[in-house]
Amino acid sequence: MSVTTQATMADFRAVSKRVSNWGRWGEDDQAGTLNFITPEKVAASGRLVRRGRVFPLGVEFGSSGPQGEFLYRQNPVHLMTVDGGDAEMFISHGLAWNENPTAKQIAETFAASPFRFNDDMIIMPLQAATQWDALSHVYYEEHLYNGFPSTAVSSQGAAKCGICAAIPSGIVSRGVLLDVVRHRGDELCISADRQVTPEELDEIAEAQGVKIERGDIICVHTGWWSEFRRTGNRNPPVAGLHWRCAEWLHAKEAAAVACDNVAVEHLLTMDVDGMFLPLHALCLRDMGLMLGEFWNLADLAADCAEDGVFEFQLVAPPLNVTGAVGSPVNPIALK
Ligand code: UVW
Repeated sequence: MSVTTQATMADFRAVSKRVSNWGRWGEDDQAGTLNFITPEKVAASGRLVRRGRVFPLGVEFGSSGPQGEFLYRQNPVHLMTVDGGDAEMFISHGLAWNENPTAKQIAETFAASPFRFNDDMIIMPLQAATQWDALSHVYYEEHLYNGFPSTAVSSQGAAKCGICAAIPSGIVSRGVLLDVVRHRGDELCISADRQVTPEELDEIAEAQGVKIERGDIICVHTGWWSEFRRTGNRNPPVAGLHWRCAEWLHAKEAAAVACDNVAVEHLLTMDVDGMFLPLHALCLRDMGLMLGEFWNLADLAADCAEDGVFEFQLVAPPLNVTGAVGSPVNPIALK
């Protein structure tokens, strides 16, 4: 099937069947393809750290983030809950207006000592910026990964396939960068009509001289994040993986895939009649493969192009948020 072929639900179902990992690691499994990351794999990833170079791949979590008009998501709101003003206020004005005993204690502490502190809080959708999608993030036809019923996710959170299922792995493995931007040799890889196909992923890996191995975390540099930062446009055209890349990821036995764009896949293109975000559906629900979004891969990509080494240790643990269907992350690539 070529990229230009409009697919049907029958095509989608055929792929879904081929890539399904349901039952592969037992009927209770909630970790999916993270099972490919063995202790040997983790140890081998450590041996890839040779130059001591560290690349933080998380974007800034702030008001200038990538969330625009999308109904459900906003940029993080960061608030100070204590700062120097509080100490001055307590000392200067006392507690006439506040009978709270803890406040009295705090006032006395400030008055008795030069010690001061600042605290803050953040209010944000877990999907606001650099993130992992947990396996419970997406489902169709009433089932999550491994056949768990979609009713396992309620207003109380995900009882199955939540982000907590990814915690034991730590998400530490060999990372491999595939640089679509440099491979195409232009900045136009962000153009909406140029999806990244499985064939192109193979071409890039071959051109870069890197072999994908079982348990790798594949990082695909599309240029989206740099374009967003350059133009400030929160909705630049989206270069993303074509939905057929699900079969490629399955064949490579990848542990996870992460991109610098909004949704890993090519957003809003209905390549499969009747299925929105087909790559999400295949990866998260059928394969049990987590997706990383809004990863800033620009500096890592530049370094890989310079030294010709496209493999590294990747350390990307999610937050252990009870029942969450995703998590912010500050992934670190080490070379
Ligand atoms: C959806 O928009 C449903 O998912 P994501 O945030 O993974 O792109």
